[in-house]
Amino acid sequence: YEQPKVIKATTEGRITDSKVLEQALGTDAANLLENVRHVQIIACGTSYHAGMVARYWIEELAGVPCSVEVASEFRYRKHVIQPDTLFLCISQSGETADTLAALRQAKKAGFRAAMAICNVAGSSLVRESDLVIMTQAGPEIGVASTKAFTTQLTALLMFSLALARHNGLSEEREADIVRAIHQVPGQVNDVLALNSEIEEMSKAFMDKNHSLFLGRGSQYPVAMEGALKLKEISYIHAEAYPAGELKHGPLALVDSEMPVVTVAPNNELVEKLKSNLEEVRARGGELFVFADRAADVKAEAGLHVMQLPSVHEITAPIVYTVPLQLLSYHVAVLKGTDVDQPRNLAKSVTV
Ligand code: F1P
Repeated sequence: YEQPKVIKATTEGRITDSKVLEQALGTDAANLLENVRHVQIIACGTSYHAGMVARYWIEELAGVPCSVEVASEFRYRKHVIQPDTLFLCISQSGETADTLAALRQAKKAGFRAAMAICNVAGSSLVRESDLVIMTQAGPEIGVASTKAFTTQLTALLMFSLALARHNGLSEEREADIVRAIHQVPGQVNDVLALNSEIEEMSKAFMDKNHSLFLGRGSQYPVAMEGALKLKEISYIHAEAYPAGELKHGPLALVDSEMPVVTVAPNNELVEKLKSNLEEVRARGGELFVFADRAADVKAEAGLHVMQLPSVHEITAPIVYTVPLQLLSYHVAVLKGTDVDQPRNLAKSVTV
């Protein structure tokens, strides 16, 4: 529920009416961004999903190639790092052992600069990075990241725009996206107002052991994050797939015991997504769709639709994460698990 406030706080001082990060990163940053030819993102868990979303923004808006990898894999393999790479670590705590190890190892291989998106000032990650965007999420009490994720996304979108400005993004397009960023806190409030409807929806998951989350484009990592939240706090097995991969395997799992959750923003991918939904329905799977009200997804037997506010395509991943967090929360409460302290998990994985 703090998300509207902390998302706004994350943009404050860094976003004017039409431009982001003008002063916040300083002139050195401008020189640096001018010469970045590749972005390598490293993170773990929820922060990794934020990086997955950012790849869409960086490539679409800045046209700069971007790779994303979990730190726990990156640190243990041989890799080639081009010298004009910006090495971008995302971490709520700034103390995640794998993320720090990956950064230290990459430093030996050489790159242009290290940038951090972090929530804790003075953390190891902040100290060891050349450039930092602090998220203003404030302390997270729960182990499962929620406001940390949406503020990371906000910071990553501001960074993507700053990089894009050095790579030919028009002023008009920048101003359009900046306007959309300003609308996010209000839109998140609108989603939070759906709480009781989402609570009602959560009852369908009570007696289920498995679930599937589908998304297309930048909503695929949102589906991954939704699945992670459900497994972390309700202990229901949840698997996320890019919707187009459904027929390459997971469709075999679909039956009435397998709820399928989907996020459907209003973009050119929505028609393809609708045909994926049909594939699920034809196999008796029960669908729970969070859809942009302009996307024209209609409720039918076995197809539950939660109408969400119409959101700019670029900012949709930030807004559409929140109903999935709420769904997991309500399923966990119904199941009686400890939402703040899930079994076997630690807030910060420092070893
Ligand atoms: C990464 C992370 C969190 C998750 C849990 C364990 O932490 O996977 O996303 O919620 O708390 O650690 P961080 O590097 O973002 O601090």
